[in-house]
Amino acid sequence: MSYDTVREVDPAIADALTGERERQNETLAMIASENHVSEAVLSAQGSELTNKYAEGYPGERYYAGCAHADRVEELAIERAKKLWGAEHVNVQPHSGTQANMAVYLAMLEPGDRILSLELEHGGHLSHGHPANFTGKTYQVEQYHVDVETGYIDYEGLRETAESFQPDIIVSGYSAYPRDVEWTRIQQAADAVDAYHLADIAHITGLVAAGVHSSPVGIADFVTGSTHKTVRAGRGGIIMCQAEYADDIDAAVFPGGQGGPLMHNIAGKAVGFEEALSPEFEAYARQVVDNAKALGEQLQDHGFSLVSGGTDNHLVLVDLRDSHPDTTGKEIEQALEEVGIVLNANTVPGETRSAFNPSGIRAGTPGLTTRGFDDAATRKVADLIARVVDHPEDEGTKAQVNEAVEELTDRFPLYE
Ligand code: DSN
Repeated sequence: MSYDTVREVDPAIADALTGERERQNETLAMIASENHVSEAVLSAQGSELTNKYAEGYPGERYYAGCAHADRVEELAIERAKKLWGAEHVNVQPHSGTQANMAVYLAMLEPGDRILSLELEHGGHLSHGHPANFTGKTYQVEQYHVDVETGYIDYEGLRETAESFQPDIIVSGYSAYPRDVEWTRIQQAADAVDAYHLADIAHITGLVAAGVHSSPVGIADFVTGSTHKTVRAGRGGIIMCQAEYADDIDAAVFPGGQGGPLMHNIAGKAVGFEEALSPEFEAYARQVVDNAKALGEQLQDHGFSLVSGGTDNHLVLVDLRDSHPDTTGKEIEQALEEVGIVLNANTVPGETRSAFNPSGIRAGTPGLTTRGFDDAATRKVADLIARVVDHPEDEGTKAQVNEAVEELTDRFPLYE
């Protein structure tokens, strides 16, 4: 995609856009929630549908001229139903957080009770954090991972559900490296007559490809984002049983949003079509294989992984055992200097702060989109280890930066 037409009008923005493309081409995107969409998804998202208002749903719009918008949204829904096996799908949420908001709006009253995983243990802001609307609108209690094992404390969750009597239990996480026992959480919800929302934002693509267990058909509501492992561009999605369809649709529009972002919905439709291919299943499998390879190689270098490994697309490194004086933020910054982009992250039992925590989170969806296999991913682990061992050594960082350049040249991204 050329930015020549942008440049004619706005050179500053054209510079930023080309700069961002170069940054993505020349660095390794290892933020676990990021990925690279295809040129087809980029093109659909940059289409004339950005001009169109289409409040309502296909066949029932509040404005004229929606024939093509209807077709796009119908196809996105049809493909999503095939991908995840859902009874009802709403593709209009602008993001994963908006998708969660719609579920709360549909099923809860202000002051109702949410039981969710603590943010520091891998939860998400929109699951009830005090700084988020959820923490301000609802009563929130949290469950935890077992700090020793790094796995969800399912028994603790069940006990807290019994004492707190939540209206909804939220599962699905943003920094949890293990498969989730959806049925066990559903049983805890059933025992207290609570709804169960499974937020699969991070693993949407892994679930679609069948390489991670699915909560669809178990939890009452499944939300996700469409730009992470499923590579369908920015946005959110809600899946639910047919009995909740009208409530969910009304909570998205007019409840929480106005006009749908039809250009993004076109991107979702294209990305979902790509995800229905056998190549996508192979991609998702490789994402998990690469995460395992990354984790094993880091362990060989002496690093501690929360839960001792991974079942999905990410690893969470607790630096306190191997590098007690080094913080996640220092490593995030040192790695960015050499072209490896990941994020500092809290770890269970965090002893520092959320802004300067003790861990780093690293994901493989972006590398795998570029074509990285196990061996290439292990090389990246070697490079990370060198920088973590010597974060202030300019010579080491220059050598690692050269090695990163070789890898980005070998696995090119956008032309
Ligand atoms: N910001 C995303 C993440 O990195 O996990 C979640 O919204």
